[in-house]
Amino acid sequence: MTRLDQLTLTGLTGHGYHGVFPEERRDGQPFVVDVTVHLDLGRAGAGDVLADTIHYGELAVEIVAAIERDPVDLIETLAERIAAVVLDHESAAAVDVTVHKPQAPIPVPFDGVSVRLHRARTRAIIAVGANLGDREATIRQAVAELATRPGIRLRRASPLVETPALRTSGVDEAAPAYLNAVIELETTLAASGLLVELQRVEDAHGRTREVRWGDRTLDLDLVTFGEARLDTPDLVVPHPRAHERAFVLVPWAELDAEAVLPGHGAVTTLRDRALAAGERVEAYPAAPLVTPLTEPLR
Ligand code: A4P
Ligand code: MG
Repeated sequence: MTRLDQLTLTGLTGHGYHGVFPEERRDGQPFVVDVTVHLDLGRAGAGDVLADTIHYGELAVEIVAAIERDPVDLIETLAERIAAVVLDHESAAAVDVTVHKPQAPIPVPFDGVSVRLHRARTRAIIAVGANLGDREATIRQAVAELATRPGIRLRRASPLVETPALRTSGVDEAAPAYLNAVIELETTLAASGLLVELQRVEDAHGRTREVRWGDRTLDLDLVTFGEARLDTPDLVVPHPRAHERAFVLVPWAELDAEAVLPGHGAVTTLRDRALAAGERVEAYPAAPLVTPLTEPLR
């Protein structure tokens, strides 16, 4: 990406009730925020038109409102919230947020404590699967719940497909069949934060984890996160098996015929290869999972 311009606000102060101690929740304390918004200021600078930039007065008020609304335990969570507020402005491509807690309960003399994070608006592809319970209802609810999580916006969803269960031992026609789909999100979260949200929604639908590739009420896998390549103990992106699974590739190609799986190439080509290898995927007629949503990202 070409280097963008920056708009910076420093020292924005609000009275918040964030923290883990009862006194903090009761009395509150000041929180001080600095933000640097990365955006293209070329049009605003040339045309002298306020609508081409972000109104820093309004943004400042929004940020202080985010400090002063419902309390959270961690300044990390507050910083995440503020990043979402800033990135809710379509012209903001990325943001650096610093949250200072000058009166933090630290039992030794200190100059300051702060967290700083960088967030950009990122598109992510999620593979959805279920083969226990009311599969379609679970998937519909899960997608709707994801859309309400802070920092997540749903963009579009594939049609549902029905697929035989793939076990570690191979295809198991005797096991309950899966419904699978693929959804595209836009998020201001980091990939690790998005994984936490996916697992929360899985857990809320009674997901248990006794058997690898075992039957499940709901599985939400992070297939891609922008162009990111990640390999940590908790998260591998792109998903290490997505490139060979027709139950991911068929719905994904229907969602986006131009899609590319980083490191593997065109999704339509991968899909054709997986289908040629004999994997079976059937249409599952149902109403669309998502009507395009326009809720803000916070
Ligand atoms: N993890 C690492 N990378 C990721 C990622 N990109 N997305 C870690 C999500 N999770 C990721 O996952 C185990 C751990 O993987 C997580 O704790 C996370 O930190 P899990 O969901 O608890 O367990 P799992 O899903 O059984 O394991 P695994 O190996 O991820 O399974 P898959 O590959 O997701 O396969 N057959 C059909 N027809 N349709 C299906 O949807 N799904 C599976 C699950 C098997 N057979 C299937 C289907
Ligand atoms: Mg999984």
